[in-house]
Amino acid sequence: MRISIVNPNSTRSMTETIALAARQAAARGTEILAYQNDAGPVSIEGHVDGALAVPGLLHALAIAERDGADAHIIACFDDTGLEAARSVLECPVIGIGEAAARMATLVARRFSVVTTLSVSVPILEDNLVRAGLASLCASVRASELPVLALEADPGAAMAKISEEIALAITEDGAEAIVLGCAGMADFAEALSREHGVPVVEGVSAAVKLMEGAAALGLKTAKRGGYGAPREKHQGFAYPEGMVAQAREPA
Ligand code: 5HY
Repeated sequence: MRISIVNPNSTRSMTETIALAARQAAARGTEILAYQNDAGPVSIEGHVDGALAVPGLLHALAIAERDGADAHIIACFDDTGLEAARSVLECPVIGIGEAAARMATLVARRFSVVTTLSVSVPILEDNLVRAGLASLCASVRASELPVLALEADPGAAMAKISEEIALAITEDGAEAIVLGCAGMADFAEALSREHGVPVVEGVSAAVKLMEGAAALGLKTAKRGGYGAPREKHQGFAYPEGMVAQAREPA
């Protein structure tokens, strides 16, 4: 099977980290098609960045569906453009935020999210309400790390995230932790060992959930909530050069 993973931001190093994490999680026989939204902001931190990323994201997902993907992953913890993507695509779509939260509920009664900046917190809280998971979330905490700081100094970033995890456990009653950024994909195992609780990151969770949906042959329901938009986008052409592909390493 083929699963697409799209980074809605335009930072290539993040796309490569995401693609590697997805390929490490993928089962034998699952091909990961990785794409980047070259028309997106370098990172998504809040509503404006998220809105600006959606046109290029949808274009990349349309390319992925044309390339034969059986399911799609939006590799931004804000689940940027998820509802629109489900409305225009046939194959199942998930964002890494929803994927990580759903996976955490399989192993804990209450989880906390530790994300980057405070500006992202209300977006993630709203997403949990939409997904019906807010009642199982103890808290959404910000480490106050900009997205790109995660790769600029991973050691310092992990230390700050670890501080918030400790507070989520001791003060908020978290029994599991969800890492709230695609750029944290490499941190889960070490943080789980350090704190002795399940730590879920969204890229690997999304790959496993979409493998399941694709294996069941599921397609997104087109009656009601995710129905296709009426045809009124005639002539709307996306500018060239909006999407790049992160191919398998040589
Ligand atoms: C992400 N931003 O996963 C989100 C996380 C955040 O560019 N990739 C981004 O901080 O909202």
